[in-house]
Amino acid sequence: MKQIATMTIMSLMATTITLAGNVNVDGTLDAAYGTPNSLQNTQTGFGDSTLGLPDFADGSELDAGYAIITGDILYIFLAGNLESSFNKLDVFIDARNGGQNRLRSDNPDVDYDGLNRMGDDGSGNGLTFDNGFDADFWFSMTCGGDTFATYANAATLPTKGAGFGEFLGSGGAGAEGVIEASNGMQIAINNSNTAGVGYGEGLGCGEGVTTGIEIAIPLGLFDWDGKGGNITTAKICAFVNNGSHDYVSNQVLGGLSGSPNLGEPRAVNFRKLSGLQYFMTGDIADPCPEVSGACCFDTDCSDLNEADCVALGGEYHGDGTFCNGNPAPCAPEPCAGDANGDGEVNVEDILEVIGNWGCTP
Ligand SMILES: [Ca+2]
Ligand SMILES: [Ca+2]
Ligand SMILES: [Ca+2]
Ligand SMILES: [Ca+2]
Repeated sequence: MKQIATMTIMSLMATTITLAGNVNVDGTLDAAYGTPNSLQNTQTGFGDSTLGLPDFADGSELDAGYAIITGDILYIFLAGNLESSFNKLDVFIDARNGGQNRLRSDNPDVDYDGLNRMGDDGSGNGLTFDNGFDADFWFSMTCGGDTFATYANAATLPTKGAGFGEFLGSGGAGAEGVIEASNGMQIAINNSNTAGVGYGEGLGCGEGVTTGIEIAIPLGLFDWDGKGGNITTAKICAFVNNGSHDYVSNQVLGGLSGSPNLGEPRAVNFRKLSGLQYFMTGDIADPCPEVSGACCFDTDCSDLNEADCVALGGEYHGDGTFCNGNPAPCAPEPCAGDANGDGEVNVEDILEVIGNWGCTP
């Protein structure tokens, strides 16, 4: 009897494990991921995607991050979009002992040496992660073309550099377009999200997005020297970069709390930016920040939430707008015919036009 009960419990456990581990690498969020480990808190400086297509997207954003380890595989789901203009998704993973807290200059030459474009140029700079994040593995994905295609690369990041890197292959969108790499990795994208954060550099909220980029990495890839140990957790730092890996956006997970794009990757030091610019398996994401917008009192402006703005008698310009936006949200409407831009239409404008009469560029 005891034996039967034990067997029943074991078979129940097996059923539970099978259900919990049911991840389909297709670019759509699975229940097995649970709740997000990280939620985006910053509007995107790389364009808000509006197309709603599984393949082409006209903006890049990382709305939320999920990571789970099941069946000796690390699954990562990054909700959002990757603009199909060959923007790059860069993902760094800290899953084992050792690794690089600051990217070296002698990592593998992959993706047109894009990995080393972020590393030390010999002057002692190089992309620097938060304390406690020593990257062991890099993954990158891009997409675009007249006929939509995806491309992916990966490299190991041993403490002393000179790891192994390779092109993983090419694919398309959704379940049919999964990149099945010879090293066992799988990479999928579904670009159809039109929700999540909007365009800008104020606070935003990446909640509720269920499509994006999905990656499966066999844990064995982190153990190139047989000294990786038993891997049960992983930390992930993910961000969107431009086509040459040389201009980092403000779409970083964990988020930047309303920052503009970061620019030169060699100068980026996540230790100096507030909060943690990585997330970990098992983390519970911080809730979205209270979203604010530009609130105009005639031509004066304050960044407030909508309720406070209305209560104070201001005019709210929408979530994610901000007072230092361009054009300035509270500036008076320009007058048509104000040729010299001094805010009045008078004889000075006529003289300006006459003075430039006949000009053709
Ligand atoms: Ca999926
Ligand atoms: Ca490490
Ligand atoms: Ca969006
Ligand atoms: Ca930080």
